Amino acid sequence: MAELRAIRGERQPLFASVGAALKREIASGRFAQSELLPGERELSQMMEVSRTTLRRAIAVLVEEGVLVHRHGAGTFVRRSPPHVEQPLSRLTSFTEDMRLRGLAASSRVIERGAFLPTPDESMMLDIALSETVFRLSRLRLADGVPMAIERAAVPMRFLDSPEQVGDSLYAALDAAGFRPVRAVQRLRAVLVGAAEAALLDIPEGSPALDIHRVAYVADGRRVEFTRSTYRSDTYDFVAELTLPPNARPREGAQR
Ligand code: 16G
Repeated sequence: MAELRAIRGERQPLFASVGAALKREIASGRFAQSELLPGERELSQMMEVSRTTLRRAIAVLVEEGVLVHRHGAGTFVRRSPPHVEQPLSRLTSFTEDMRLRGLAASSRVIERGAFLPTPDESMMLDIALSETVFRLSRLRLADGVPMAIERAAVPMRFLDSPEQVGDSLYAALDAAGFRPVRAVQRLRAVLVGAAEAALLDIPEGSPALDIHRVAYVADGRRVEFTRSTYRSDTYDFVAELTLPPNARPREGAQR
């Protein structure tokens, strides 16, 4: 464990050398397997420093955002989140988007089931307040890193049974013959509150993108209303802008 030992006799305080040694180890991928730091006692023995010194070093690294304490679970290395550029003109699903980028998509379900729609959902989906919707709220992760919170509502008539919805909502809609073919999306900048910040693993008050998507099936009926909160440090939505043909400079025009 020689490489984990802090270099004594440096001009900086010992806890700073311990912090620097830990950072070097993290950068070399030492804890990459689980991202979990060994326990305080084990680590202080490995580094041959007191637990008090170790605690001070860890506190600095937590403040710098290198490490993160997870209540009851331990101290983890904060993995730098994947950065994704998402074209605004393509109607794809989260699972497909991540797969295309070589990232593994996963979800943590927050709410799932059949409900009567909220007034907002009934209006956005253009359905009666008495028509049941399937609601699916999930934390979406890419390679285990939280990227977005998505709260989707789909009129039940587009799904044979809610149980058929597995990892991908669009795959289930596709299987039922109701894959969205068009969507209208509204993006807004917001600051995340405490609950969303905890789910997304970012500090409260961080900027995020609030996205509302209404998607349509081929015959024009509304199949999905989804409100999403995307971490703005991991997602760039990129739009291509073109001049309409009649406004383009005439072909062959010379300077
Ligand atoms: C995307 C959509 C979301 C849709 C989800 C389906 C945005 C902003 N949102 O994340 O509306 O419900 O894909 O993904 O792009 P899934 O098929 O992986 O469940």
